[in-house]
Amino acid sequence: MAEQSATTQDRVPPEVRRRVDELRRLIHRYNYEYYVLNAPTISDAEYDALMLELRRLEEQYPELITPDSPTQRVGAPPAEGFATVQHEIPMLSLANVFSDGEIRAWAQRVYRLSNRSDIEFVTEPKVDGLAVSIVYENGVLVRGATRGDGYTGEDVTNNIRTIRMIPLRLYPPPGVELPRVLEVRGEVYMNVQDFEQLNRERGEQGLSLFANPRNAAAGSLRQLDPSVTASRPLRFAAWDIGRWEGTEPPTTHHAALDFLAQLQIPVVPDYRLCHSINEVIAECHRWQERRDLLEFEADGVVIKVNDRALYQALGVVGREPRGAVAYKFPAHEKTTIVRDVIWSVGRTGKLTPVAILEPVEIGGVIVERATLHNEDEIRRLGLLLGDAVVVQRRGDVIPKIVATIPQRRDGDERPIEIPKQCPVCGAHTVRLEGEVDRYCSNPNCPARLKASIRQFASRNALDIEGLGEKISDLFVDLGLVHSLPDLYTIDWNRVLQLEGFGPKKVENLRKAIEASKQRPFARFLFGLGIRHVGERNAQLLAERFCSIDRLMQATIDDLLEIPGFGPAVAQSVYEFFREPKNREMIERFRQLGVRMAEEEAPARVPARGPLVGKTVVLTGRLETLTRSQAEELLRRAGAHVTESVSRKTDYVVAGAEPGSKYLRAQQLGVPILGEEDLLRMLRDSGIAVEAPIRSSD
Ligand code: JCF
Repeated sequence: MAEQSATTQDRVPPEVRRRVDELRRLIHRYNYEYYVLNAPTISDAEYDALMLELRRLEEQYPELITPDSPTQRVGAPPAEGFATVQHEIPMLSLANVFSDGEIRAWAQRVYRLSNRSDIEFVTEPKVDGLAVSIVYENGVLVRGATRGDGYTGEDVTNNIRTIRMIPLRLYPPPGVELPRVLEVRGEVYMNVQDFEQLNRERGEQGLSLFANPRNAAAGSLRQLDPSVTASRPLRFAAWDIGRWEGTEPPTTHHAALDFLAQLQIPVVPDYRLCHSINEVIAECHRWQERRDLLEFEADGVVIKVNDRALYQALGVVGREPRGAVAYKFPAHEKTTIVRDVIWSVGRTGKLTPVAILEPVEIGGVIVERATLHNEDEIRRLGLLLGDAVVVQRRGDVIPKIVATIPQRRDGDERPIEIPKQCPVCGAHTVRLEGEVDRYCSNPNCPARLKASIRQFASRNALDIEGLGEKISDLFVDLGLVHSLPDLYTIDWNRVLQLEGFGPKKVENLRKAIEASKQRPFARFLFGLGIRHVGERNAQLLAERFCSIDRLMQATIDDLLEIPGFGPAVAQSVYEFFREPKNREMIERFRQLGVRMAEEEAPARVPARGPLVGKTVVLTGRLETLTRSQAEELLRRAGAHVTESVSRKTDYVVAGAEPGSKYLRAQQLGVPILGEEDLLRMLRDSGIAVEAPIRSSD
């Protein structure tokens, strides 16, 4: 204990001193559970009560206030500017590699330079945020700084202190010795959901939007007023140690990360020790597949040599250590130019602005168009024709424009006009009060029918091969088709007279359309284009009601019984089948022999069994099942399969070499099942799992 002056000793009763210490430890623990583990064990009200008690005691005995008290996170006044900070050990950046071949080439160099072949590596997701350094002296946070150019950064201590995940004081568990100086390096970032929420709020307030979570995190951390930073949902993930004084530092990178985790400092998730470069590459692929499931943006995988002495010895090229490399995922975003904006008219008559772009390659696909959603979005982006923009394309999602870059304007940009007339039929357009969308006022606008046919004939709906956009649009324009059922009564003799329609092509098309009558019920439902009924909901409807007749009789309450169906979906389905025009259409489909029922009873989720309603997380490699097989069987047994472990998780199924989910399950006391347990529970749910087929026996 530090010596206290005589007056302090007199004034503060020892039990108050003890209680203050206890409150700070408790608050530290609940912070950790809430912000890092995402699994609070007390209510907000109980937490607030502890904070209030601490505040009261500190008001009564101000001499007890120390900068590391949880009451002192926010409160520093706005700064004039940031002081500069020298990084004693430079904060290096990472060289990038983009393929398996480049990973191997990098490893080859490491093998050659070290004259060793038994090298261990550590992989971790590369969090897309901004790098910072946080220094603890005797367990107390004394400085936070940005990376800057790697040698000199900015002192953002008062902003770093507002990030609740970052402990202001370290409480080492028994048996763990704190170094006198500990520098933690890591990434300040924002979760995608939090970023989207922040942008929504900013949009509502008429403020400019952040282009991506990374910019939002950087903008939030570099605020002169710490109370602004405190209001932003910033997070932190440590990925390295820097300065370390007073004790022996860990000898491996993996141990360093373990050490930080023991101190309850948030560390990059799922860092993993790999014993071979093949394992490293497998990890990179695994992360790339999971990338869109993560709560944060990851732009790659960091690969490091585990042995810190070897890492050091390998040295630095320019500003990049030889002992580490970043395997970069294909970019989600690129910049390009908006050449034009056209307005497409959908099934509902809704006008959607679509940006025509200077073609740009994103993730292996050439992107030439991006949705702009609606006119408010154009306004929010401040978009002009000719602007440079940031385009984002992730997975199979339609590309979108996430930001304009006004700095690149040259004065030739022109405003985008909002159409007063429908670009397809010329009828006037309307935008109802309180709605963001504009509609064509003509219920018979041919654009609507064309869009409906596109949906109906599309791959995942009735999959009519050969009936592409060009041909279906032509059929509508020629009056061959006035409604969806008309597809089945096309006058093929007329088609044969059209240019470019030879007998063979016409016969194939006719057959393809005829064959579409027999598609599964769920695909038919998806093809109808009912609002809110995507593939998944169509599947759920087909499973629940089995036939169009039963579905058409369903009440809103019946629909709401389907797990995952909210009022908007239920209402939409219900109303679709109340509309006389739609009922007429269904009758015509029936007369034409279109299948509108499940052929056999669908695989039903059992009402009983050990897995019904359970939330299950899978980790590690299973012997008998692939990951997706296991997920499918669990779902059939009535379980929900989720990605991350929380207090709501009922079971974690751990296969070989489980990841950090295993640790988290242990921390939270979630029951952990082995593969045998899983197979037994599946059998008890009436799901037989056959013995694996092995090619060797
Ligand atoms: O997650 C990151 N963004 C990240 C950046 C992780 C690391 O392990 C890093 C890094 C930048 C430099 N390591 C270095 C040396």
